Amino acid sequence: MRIETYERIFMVLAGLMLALGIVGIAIGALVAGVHVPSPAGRVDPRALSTTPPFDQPGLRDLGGGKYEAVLVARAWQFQPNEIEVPVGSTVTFTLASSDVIHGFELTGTNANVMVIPGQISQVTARFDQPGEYLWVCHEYCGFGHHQMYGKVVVR
Ligand SMILES: [Cu+2]
Repeated sequence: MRIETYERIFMVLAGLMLALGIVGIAIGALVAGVHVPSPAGRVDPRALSTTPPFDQPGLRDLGGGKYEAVLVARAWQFQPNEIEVPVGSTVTFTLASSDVIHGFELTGTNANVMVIPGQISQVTARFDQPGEYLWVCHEYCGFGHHQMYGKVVVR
């Protein structure tokens, strides 16, 4: 079987690009530690109001400039929908949904997770600049989805 020169070049280049992609994924996963967000735990979405820490959502001071913000997502609000931290804080957001799939995206950061009923989602962000950081639900969750937002006030 005869293969034309240009066809051979095309096949070699395509094979090199495929190999480069596979090597890139392997380096990302094995060396750089890139991984998809995985659940931090499980929780019964019908029992959030009686299950710690979601029975008392809000901000907790962990000391040393670290905070945990426990947020409950439900149609169509976050509880609480505003937290305030000092400049230089590192905030771990711990989220759970009591009804349908919601999302959590914090503008100006790379914090972005899905909030799936039954699953505890966690994401951490550091705030080195004062200002207001909006967070939004980015999974369409019904009629009032566009009203589902909150903010971090950094002073
Ligand atoms: Cu939504």
